[in-house]
Amino acid sequence: MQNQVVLSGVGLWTPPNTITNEELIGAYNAYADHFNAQHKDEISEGTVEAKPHSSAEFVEKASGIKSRYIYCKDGVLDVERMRPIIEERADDELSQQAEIAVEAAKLALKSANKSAQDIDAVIVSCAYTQRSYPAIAIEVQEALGIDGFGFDMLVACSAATFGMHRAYEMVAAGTAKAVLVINPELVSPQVNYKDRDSHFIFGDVATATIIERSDTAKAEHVFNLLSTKAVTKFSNNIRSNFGYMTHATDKDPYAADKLFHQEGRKVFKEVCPMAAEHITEHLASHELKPTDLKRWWLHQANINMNTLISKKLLGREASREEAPIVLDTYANTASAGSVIAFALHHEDLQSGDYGLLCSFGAGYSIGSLLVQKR
Ligand code: CO8
Repeated sequence: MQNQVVLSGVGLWTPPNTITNEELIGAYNAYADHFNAQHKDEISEGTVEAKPHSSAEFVEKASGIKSRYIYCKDGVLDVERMRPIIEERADDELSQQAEIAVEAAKLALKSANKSAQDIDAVIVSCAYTQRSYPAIAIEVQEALGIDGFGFDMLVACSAATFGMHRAYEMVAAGTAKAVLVINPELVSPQVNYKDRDSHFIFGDVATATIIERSDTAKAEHVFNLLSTKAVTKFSNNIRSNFGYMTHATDKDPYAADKLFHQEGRKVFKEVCPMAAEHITEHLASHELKPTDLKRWWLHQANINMNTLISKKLLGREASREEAPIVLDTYANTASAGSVIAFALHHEDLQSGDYGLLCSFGAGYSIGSLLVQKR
C-alpha cells in the first residue's frame, strides 16, 4: 500500500539586490551605442549589424517583467563587462549555490515545523549546477546535518516540479520519509546581457519544499499531494550549449550559443497549447474540471503565456487571485516560478480546496502536481 503524501512546507529566499527594467535597459543601450561606435566602419560597410536599442516599454508589455532580483549586481550594468562579478570560492568554503539553497531550505523546514533530523533525502533540482560533482545536494546535506542521501537533477524550467515528483514517488513508495527539494536558481551567470532579445528575462532566487508522509506532517498549512503528471518533447527552441565538452572542442566557452538563447515566438506558440492540454488531461484523470480549482500556481516565464493558458482552460482570463503572477518583481526564475507563486499565495486556501502547480518550458518539459488543502 502507498503512503499518503503531503506538501507541508515551502521556503523562498530572495536575493538582496534588484535591477529594474530602466537600469537594465539603460546599461544595454549604453553597451549598444558603445558597440556601434566601435564597429562604425563595419556597420557602414554592411559586414556587421548595428545593435538597436532595447526598451523598457517593450519588455513590460511583451513579458510582464518590471524588475528582477539578482545574486550579485556588480558587473551586470558595466558596459565593459555585462556579466556579474562572482568570486571563486575555495573548495573548503560553502559554494554560492549551496549557500542560497541552505537559506531556502531553512525557511522550508521552519514552515513545515521540521528539523534537519526529520529529513532523510535532499534533492537539488534546478536549471544549472555550478559544478558537476560532488553534488550540490550532498554539500547542502552536510551543511544542514541531514542523514540519508542527496542528489542533483537538471530539468531546466521543470526542475522544481520534476524534483517534487521524485520526492512524491519516494515518500509514496516508502524509500524516504521526508524529502527536502531545493531549487537554487542562480541563473544570472548564464544570461547573455548583451542580447537584446533575452537580456531582460531572468532573475535569481532559491525555493525549497518539504514533501513527507501525511501521518508525520505537523505544519499549519498541509496539502495532500493527489498526483503528478509529466511530459517532455525534444525542442531546440530554448538552448544553452555550455558544458564540459568545451574543454575539448577549442571553441569559445562564453560564445552566445553557450549562454541561454531561444526562439521566443516559437516557444510561445508551441508550449501554450501543450500546457493547456496537459493540465486538462491531468484534471480529467481525477474527474475534475478547470473551474473546480481554487488556485493555479503556474510557471512564470511570460505573463501573456499565463493569460493565454488560463483562457484556454477557463474560457476567460483568470483573476490574479486565481492564478497569481510574480513575474513583475521576480522575472523568470527558471524552474522556481510556480514555487514562488505557491510560497506567496497558499495560506488562504480552505480545507478541501484544490490547486495545481505547473511548469512549462525548456526541453520542452511540462510538470504538474495536483494538491488539495488538508
Ligand atoms: N526591446 C525592444 N524591442 C525588442 C526587444 C527589446 N528588448 N526585443 C525584441 N524586440 C522587438 C523585435 O525586434 C521585434 O521587432 P520587429 O517586429 O520590428 O521585428 C518585436 O520587438 C517583437 O519581437 P518578438 O516577436 O521576439 O517579441 P515577442 O512579442 O515574442 O516577445 C518574448 C519576446 C518576451 C521573449 C516572448 O517571445 C516570450 O516570452 N516567449 C516565451 C519565452 C519563454 O517562455 N521562454 C522560456 C524561457 S526558458 C525558461 O524558462 C528556463 C530555461 C532555463 C533557465 C535559463 C536561465 C539563464
